[in-house]
Amino acid sequence: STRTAVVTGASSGIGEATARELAKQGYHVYVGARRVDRLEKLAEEIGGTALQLDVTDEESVRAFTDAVERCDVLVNNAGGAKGLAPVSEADLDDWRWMWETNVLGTLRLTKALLPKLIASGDGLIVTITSVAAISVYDNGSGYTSAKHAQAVLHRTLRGELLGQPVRLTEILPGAVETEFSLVRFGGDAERAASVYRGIDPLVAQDIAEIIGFVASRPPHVNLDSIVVKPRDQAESG
Ligand code: NJP
Repeated sequence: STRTAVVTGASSGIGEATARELAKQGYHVYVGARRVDRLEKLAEEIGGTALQLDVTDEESVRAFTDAVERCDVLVNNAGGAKGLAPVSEADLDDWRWMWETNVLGTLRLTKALLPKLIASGDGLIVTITSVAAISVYDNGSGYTSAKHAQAVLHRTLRGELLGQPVRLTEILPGAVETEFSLVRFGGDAERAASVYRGIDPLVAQDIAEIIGFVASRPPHVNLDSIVVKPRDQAESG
């Protein structure tokens, strides 16, 4: 029977490219996000299933995960950043958004789908954290702290699931040209574009192909973590 994959945040960027890549490998892909119009177009194109999902909303996560009958691959991709500010001027609403989306969103989806991933007999959880999960930089504490916490959740599960038929891979990207910066700067396109000045950023397809590679390894091979950055990006995120 057909293997199935769940990709959260599949309405743009890395999630959308990953859904296409996994569909190309023969997976039936469940694509989830809030912008369901985009998902429906994508699902039609790749022969998958579009389902509205807000990872910050318990009821939405329950309805989404109930609708997924079988799950061989879960890609915890929904996430992002809001704002840049020194700790002294931290915006509590931005922090709440980042922690709810990146950390608790990953926890909700992983918890709900874990029984199905185990039942698969060869489950795979891919979590998209960030180089921000292994670095600290000025004005970035809201995002870096959320990505650190999301990574701790994923890495803890790697140990807790030893002996179970589930593999876990963390992907830590540097700068990828997606809607990420547009979201971070509240739709300010000028400011978003300035992020990539001086570097040739990764594109979503670069990350999607790595996830495709991870998913196509045999069941005994676990790629624990993959850091991937543009050639000219400095150490921190
Ligand atoms: O960004 P973007 P990326 N419930 O904005 C969804 C990490 N990363 O592809 O709900 C459900 O194009 C949103 O969908 P919608 C980053 O932290 C990136 O770059 O319709 N979904 C959209 O599909 C994130 O974890 C860079 O608005 C929700 C998707 O998330 C992942 O890569 C660097 C949601 C975001 O797509 C994908 O981001 C790095 C919710 N409540 C890590 N809220 C980078 N781009 O430079 C948002 O190190 N989404």
